[in-house]
Amino acid sequence: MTVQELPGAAAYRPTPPPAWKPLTDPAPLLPDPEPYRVLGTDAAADADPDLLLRLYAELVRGRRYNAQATALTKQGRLAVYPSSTGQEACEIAAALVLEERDWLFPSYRDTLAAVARGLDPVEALTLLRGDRHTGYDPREHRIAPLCTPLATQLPHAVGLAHAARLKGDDVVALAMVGDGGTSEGDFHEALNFAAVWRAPVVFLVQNNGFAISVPLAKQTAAPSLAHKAVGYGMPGRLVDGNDAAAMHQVLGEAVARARSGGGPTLVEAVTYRMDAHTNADDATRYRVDSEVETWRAHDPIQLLERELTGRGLLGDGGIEEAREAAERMAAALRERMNADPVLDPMDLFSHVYVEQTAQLREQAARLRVELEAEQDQQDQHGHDDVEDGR
Ligand SMILES: Cc1ncc(C[n+]2csc(CCOP(=O)(O)OP(=O)(O)O)c2C)c(N)n1
Ligand SMILES: [Mg+2]
Repeated sequence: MTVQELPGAAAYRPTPPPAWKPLTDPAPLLPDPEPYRVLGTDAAADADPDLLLRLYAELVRGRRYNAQATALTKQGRLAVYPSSTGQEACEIAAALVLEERDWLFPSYRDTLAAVARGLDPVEALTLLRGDRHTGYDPREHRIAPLCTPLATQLPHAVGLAHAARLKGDDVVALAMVGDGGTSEGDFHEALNFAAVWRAPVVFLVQNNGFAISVPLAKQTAAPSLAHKAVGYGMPGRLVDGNDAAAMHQVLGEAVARARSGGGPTLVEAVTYRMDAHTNADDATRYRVDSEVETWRAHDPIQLLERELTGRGLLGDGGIEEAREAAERMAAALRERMNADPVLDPMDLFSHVYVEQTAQLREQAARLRVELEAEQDQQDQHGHDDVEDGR
């Protein structure tokens, strides 16, 4: 090293800042260079056949659910539906790795994860139907509301997990977010707090290539989204998000790590949104068909089906059985969604605050008066007159 001689001063000898050392060794936190895969590799031999068959049935059911919900938007039965077609392996694995006592924090795209966790398929759509509030009791199912503001579910998950740890409860929180959501301040704050507190949280980023029309390359300059974990001091794992067995294994390991006090993990699932952002979006305006076709050849159901049939674990009968079960679910969903729900307008004021504010009480009283007046008019003139405004 060159030593700079300053005239009239002692020689300046550069040394490192005193007592500096890395807080954490970054090497073990780094993600694999390529997304981890199981299906079609040697690792598949270790996968539990019963688990693979369960994943298969759920994937087929999930795809049918997405198709049915999308059809319901066209029939005016559902206001909006963000389909997770192509992402079913992420959705199903996220649900299956959790114990009943754990918590799931989904985004608006994660209806399938909620349903695979046991939520009633119709209740899961209540919010997207525009009916009221969340539509289900988050505490009963340990599923936070499907979250529309990007990434706000992440600090919630960290808070819940940290509180559970302080209380000595054996609870893990798994929070789901999209690639676009990783640009939000809440993502940063959640990951930072989680790592500092060693909170029992798993962050699952579904990198489906787009934030509405914005491709990942315009979203981040990071080597991968999984690399972001290193900056917070937690491990980042990169997984093939269309490989249900790999997703189940990696998420399962992250949950086990969190449960045993090892702290949080960031999992990036590399996948693709096969449908448009929602039924209200036209994806042909910002992406080419050939890209979609490339991903169709890496379809999560086909990947698993190939593995299962290749190993003699699934035949035509089993495939048909899974399809028929999915059809039965779709038929029941259609039938129930076609029935108009009975709504009480006063319900607008429930579940907003534990103690209602004076302003809300006043608004509720005004609405009650209006509803009573409407009812009186109906009683006097008959239902149709009021409906027609006569
Ligand atoms: C805080 C906030 N900003 C903007 C939006 C509008 N918005 C809704 S979805 C979306 C794209 C999100 O993309 P991504 O996180 O990749 O999730 P994906 O839809 O692909 O599952 C945006 C910008 C929002 N819902 N919340
Ligand atoms: Mg996305």
